[in-house]
Amino acid sequence: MIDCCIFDLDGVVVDTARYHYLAWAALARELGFEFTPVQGEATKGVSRMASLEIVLRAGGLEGRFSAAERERLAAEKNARYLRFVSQMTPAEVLPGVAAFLHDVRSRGVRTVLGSASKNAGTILDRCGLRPLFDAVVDGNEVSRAKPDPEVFLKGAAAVDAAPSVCVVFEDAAAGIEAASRAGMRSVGVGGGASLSAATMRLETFAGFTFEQLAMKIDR
Ligand code: B16
Ligand code: MG
Repeated sequence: MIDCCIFDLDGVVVDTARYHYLAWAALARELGFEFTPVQGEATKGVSRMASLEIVLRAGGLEGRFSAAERERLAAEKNARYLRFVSQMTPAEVLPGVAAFLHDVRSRGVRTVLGSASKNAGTILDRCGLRPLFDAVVDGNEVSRAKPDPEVFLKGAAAVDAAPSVCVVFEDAAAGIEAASRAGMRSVGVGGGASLSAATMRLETFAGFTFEQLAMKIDR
């Protein structure tokens, strides 16, 4: 039985990874080095401060900044990132996602957002998606990052669903592990090679229905 679908945000519902990357790369340039797209991959699904550590390590600057300076650098990156986010429109919702959310909800199944991002609410509002979620749990409410299951367990609790009836949609390996540690089934979204632990894989939501999900996952 599936009673609740929990969605990661970046890489599943919208593709904000390129904005994160552009903002980190600009910060790196200010600090005097290039942060490449390949290096940027490692920041996906990772919290803001942990991402900063990845960027600083790429420039050989780990351990160079005090906690207060790191906070300032992260704030600078976030201000730049929010400039991109403030331009987002519903056209940036990934193909098929809105239709799938409507389909899920029409079956009486709850929809929850479970994201590491502290900007998740702003992004949902920009993209007109807020009304399609029964609950939103984001980086403001979670203290332990994926692969810790906290974000998904809080999401399930917010709609009073047992983990065994939840399915998590994730594009990052850490998120798939978090789902499994929460006792939930998972769908690995996109072409990432590191999602083999997911209960099933899904290239795109375009044309995907709740009935197909139930058939594949509830056998
Ligand atoms: P923020 P997700 C994650 O979102 C992003 O994948 C990751 O790149 C980012 O560092 C993290 O959110 C924190 O984002 O700086 O906006 O709080 O994939 O968990 O939806
Ligand atoms: Mg993600």
